[in-house]
Amino acid sequence: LFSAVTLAPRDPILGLNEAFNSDPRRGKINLGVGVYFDEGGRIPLLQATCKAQQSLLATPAAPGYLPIDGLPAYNQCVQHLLFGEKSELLQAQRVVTCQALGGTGALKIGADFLKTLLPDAVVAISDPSWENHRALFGGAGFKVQGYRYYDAQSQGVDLAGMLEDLRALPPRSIVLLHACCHNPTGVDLDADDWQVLISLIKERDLVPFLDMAYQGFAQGIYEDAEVVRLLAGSGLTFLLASSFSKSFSLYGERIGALSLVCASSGEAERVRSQIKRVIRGNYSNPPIHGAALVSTVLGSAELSALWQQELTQMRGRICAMRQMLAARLGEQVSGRDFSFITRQRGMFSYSGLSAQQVDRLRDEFAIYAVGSGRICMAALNHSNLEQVVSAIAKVL
Ligand code: PLP
Ligand code: TYF
Repeated sequence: LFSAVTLAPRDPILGLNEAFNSDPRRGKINLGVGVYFDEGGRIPLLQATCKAQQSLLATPAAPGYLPIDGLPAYNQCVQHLLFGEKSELLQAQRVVTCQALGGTGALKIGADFLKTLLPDAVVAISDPSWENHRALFGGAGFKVQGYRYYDAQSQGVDLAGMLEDLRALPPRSIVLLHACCHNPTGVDLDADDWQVLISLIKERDLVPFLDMAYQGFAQGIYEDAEVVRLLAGSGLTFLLASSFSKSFSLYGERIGALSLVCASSGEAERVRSQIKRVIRGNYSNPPIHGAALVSTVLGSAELSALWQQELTQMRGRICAMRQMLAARLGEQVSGRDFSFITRQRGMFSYSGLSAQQVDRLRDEFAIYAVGSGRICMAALNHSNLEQVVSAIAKVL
């Protein structure tokens, strides 16, 4: 049965982790994977979740099955965070939100559901994008193609190219959009760009699917959800995959959500029933713990405020590292402008390092980055920054 099975390539990012872990060199640095590390190089256990954990432990309960679409209190908190407590869409019961296994699980449920509605649709993803987008939508049976996004010349968005490529898509194509903190480039659309894009989506009858894995890492929880409010106000129906892996530092709990904005409450009820069917056929129902933690935090004004403070600290630390990296590289490498590092948002910097330079960083300096030149700003700290600066200066 298995004799003809060939060896699959490693995931370009998670595979790097495996290589990093088995590297025996002391002082090695992992700037590959998109995970937030604190100044001490550890994944932080947030105080807000720690307190939520304690209160959950005080009232132990056997883990029965959750409803197919997840913990109701959790789904409600998620809706408030994404759409705002006073959202007209929520009041009109036009939004279906289902707990999902991280942002990845939300994308997968959304993709499987869309496949039943639009079996022949093209899925358009940004060039470049998170590698897993292609795998997820390709795996759900869609043809996946890229649209122009990053402009290496200006180190910004190629908006004209993006619009041209989206305009050329057949109606009812699915357009995957990074809501904020674009992975891997760190380059986002601004509010005016989003408005232009939304008009085009309407005009061309495209299906927007937002991916928001880094809410809170650009400017703040509210600010980073701007595109969600713009789409909500546009009258369009759309899908939104969201995740608490990064913003709550709950990577291994696999906690996220899929939200679907529908045209009416009746439509929402029918959509929910079909989404539940997709979930049932995949994993039946989701695990409890992550949802219990997040809803305990978001359901408490005090813990929620504490969480926002901790998130603000994470964001601030990344910005400080951006400033330091740009400044120190500017001092070490003459004749080059590194200010683009401070303009990029979220966890990553698209550094412009070539694949060869990334190889040299790994082979000669034990510094791991993604082959595309993406480096994780959240893995830098005051102890490793100089080592990274001097290695980058040497390979440049
Ligand atoms: N979407 C993007 C753009 C990501 O970078 C990630 C990263 O992990 C995800 C989705 C998935 O997140 P999760 O770990 O919650 O599945
Ligand atoms: O881009 C990243 O590094 C994160 C983590 O298959 C990640 O999004 C990377 C690859 C993957 C799953 C998560």
